[in-house]
Amino acid sequence: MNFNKTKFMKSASNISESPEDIGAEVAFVGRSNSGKSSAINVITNQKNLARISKTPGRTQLINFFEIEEKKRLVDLPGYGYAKTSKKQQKEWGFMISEYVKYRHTLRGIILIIDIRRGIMELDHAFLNFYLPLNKPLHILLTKSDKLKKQACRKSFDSVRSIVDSVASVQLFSSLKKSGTEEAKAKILELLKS
Ligand SMILES: Nc1nc2c(ncn2[C@@H]2O[C@H](COP(=O)(O)OP(=O)(O)OP(=O)(O)O)[C@@H](O)[C@H]2O)c(=O)[nH]1
Ligand SMILES: [Mg+2]
Repeated sequence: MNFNKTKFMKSASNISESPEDIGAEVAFVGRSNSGKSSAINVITNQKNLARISKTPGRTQLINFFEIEEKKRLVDLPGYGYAKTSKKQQKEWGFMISEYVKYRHTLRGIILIIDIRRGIMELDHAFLNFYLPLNKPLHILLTKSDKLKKQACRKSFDSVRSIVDSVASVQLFSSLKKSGTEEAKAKILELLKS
């Protein structure tokens, strides 16, 4: 599978607008501004595939990207952006949970966590919702370029101990493009499962 050939497919403002539920998908979830879109761009080796913004809360739609026929990456709206209204937060939460619960093609989730923040309240809420579904979870601790090696290790160990054996965890940096091969290998494994 060649990630570099990934193309934008479509945006959906609710799950009924999603592409036909056939094939295999891996979806990126995480707090607003955690670096989901940046990670997708690095993994697909394309600068502007998923939109990146300094203004959090930009990705308000479910964005579908096609790697090859019937193999997709999905950029889900980020949760927890402070300036969004309660109503909008609820709508996004609903969109994410509906997608995760009912999408047959979903093979696993890549959870994006800012390494400086670790697992926060809304991440816990997501984990509490997702883990009982018994689907695979892989965590990217992003922005690892922002911390020294020892601090990265500390955050890694702390997240590791929280998720224990239910998820795999790795360091990642979109800026340095580090952790890309490990992330790609994981996504491939999920898409083939
Ligand atoms: N230093 C550094 N900055 C990063 C990294 N990943 C993302 N950023 C920056 O963090 C900000 C948010 O990145 P996005 O990729 O847009 O985050 P997102 O999770 O898609 O955000 P929403 O779409 O709002 O949910 C941007 O300014 C990025 O340039 C990283 O690995 N290192
Ligand atoms: Mg985004």
